[in-house]
Amino acid sequence: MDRGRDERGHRLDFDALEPRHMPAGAGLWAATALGTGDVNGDGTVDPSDLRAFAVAFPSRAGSPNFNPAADFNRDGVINAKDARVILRSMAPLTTRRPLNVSLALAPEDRPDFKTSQISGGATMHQDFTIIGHTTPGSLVIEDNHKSRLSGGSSAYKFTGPAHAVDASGNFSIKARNTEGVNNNNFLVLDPFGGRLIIDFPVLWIPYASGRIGR
Ligand SMILES: [Ca+2]
Ligand SMILES: [Ca+2]
Repeated sequence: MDRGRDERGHRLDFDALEPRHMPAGAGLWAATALGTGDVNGDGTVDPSDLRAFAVAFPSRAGSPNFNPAADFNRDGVINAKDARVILRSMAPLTTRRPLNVSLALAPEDRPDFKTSQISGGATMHQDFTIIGHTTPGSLVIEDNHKSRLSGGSSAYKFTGPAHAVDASGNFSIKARNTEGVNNNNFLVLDPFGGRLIIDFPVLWIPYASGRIGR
């Protein structure tokens, strides 16, 4: 299908579908006209669709988590192109705001003693959880965990998994330590077209992990 036309061949003005240009309630019309964004097929594009989309991201036709309803441009892969479509189709849950992201270790993964300075956090656990807060309705995409700080942000490949930010702005991500300092990089896409790359390095204290026996 021509990306600039709908299924009946009507021309679609993508710029006119940007949320900032739409009157209240137009989100539903935009989603219907595009035939996109409504992953669960209930006629609206809302946080439940974003959650279903995150489950299917990333995937390709044939993989277990592939969901054809989330492959909006029907190219057989669910990737950042589809992410942009659902973020554009879903009516924003808040007024327009700057994209800010805060990240922290889950309380149960923080050590009970003071640790050396690191911009992220320090934990004794190999498997741990990062909790975050940002604009409700955003999508948080993990990098491929092969990035290195020395490569700069251009070396990051944000191939997922992805996480839907809930209506309160909260999200949580399970991660695993594999070395002393572990870089955890995230690409955050908000409903207003904003994007931000954020790094959360975690220092792993493995000797303590073994002693505690988690
Ligand atoms: Ca829906
Ligand atoms: Ca696709």
